Amino acid sequence: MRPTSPALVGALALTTAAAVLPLAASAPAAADGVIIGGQPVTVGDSPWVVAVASRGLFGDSRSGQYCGAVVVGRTKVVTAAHCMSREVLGMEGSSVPDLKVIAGRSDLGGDAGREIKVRKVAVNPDYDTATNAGDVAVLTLAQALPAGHVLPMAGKGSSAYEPGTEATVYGWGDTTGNSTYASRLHSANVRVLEDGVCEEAYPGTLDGRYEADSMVCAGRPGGGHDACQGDSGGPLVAHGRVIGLVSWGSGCGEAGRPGVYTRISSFADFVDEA
Ligand code: 4AZ
Repeated sequence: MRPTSPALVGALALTTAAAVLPLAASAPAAADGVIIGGQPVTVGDSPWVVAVASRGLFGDSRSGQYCGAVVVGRTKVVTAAHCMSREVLGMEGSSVPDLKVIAGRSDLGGDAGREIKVRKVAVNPDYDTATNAGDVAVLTLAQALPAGHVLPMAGKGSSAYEPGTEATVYGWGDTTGNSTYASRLHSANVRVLEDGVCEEAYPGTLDGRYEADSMVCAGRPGGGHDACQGDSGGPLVAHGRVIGLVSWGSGCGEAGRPGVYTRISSFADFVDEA
């Protein structure tokens, strides 16, 4: 739930030191790699993964990236609603003057690919900040991407949602759980988990409440492979389709604390009409 907002970096460092480090001693599965437990990949192999960026708010060094997103139409990109929030940006996403989507840039330190202006922001009106349900927003691009960048969304009832399905999550976010943001795109292999695993882990706390009809639970039984801060809005992919968007979870890569993703199939109408 916490992208790389400048306002939050100091607070994050504090909560990380206070809360994550003592846990690390008893939960060594966390923090063993990238994204968490992933590997570098290129957007050449996954051109539908894009970065959401504002150089004005987040600085130039990582091209202004602060969230991930996925291309579902030539001018249509889907990300998390919380990536467009006042809490993260200090203003509504629609008010950010230099909000861009970056396509074709694996390494945010370089200038490969294109930075495309966001023409319109549509935040799911039913997004619930108490539970995190409905964490989805649609960005309309000012210029079209090639058709080869588009990844279809999984439909309701798709077998890709069956527990045990191998899935891959992508992002430029924290690789350690310690606010170490990646310059290169990473991916991690996770599995779709039974809803009961997340219902038990997240019955309703300050972090949120797991709701199976609008969320997907994914990770590994022992933890170690997960999305983290800065990966928000990026895709969870299975069977060649996007099945989820990085949304929230407690910590990163901890055993018994799976990642929670927006169940994209539940929002097909909103995405199609945005
Ligand atoms: C976040 O703060 C965040 N481990 C994203 C994903 C997860 C936790 C936090 C899942 O953006």
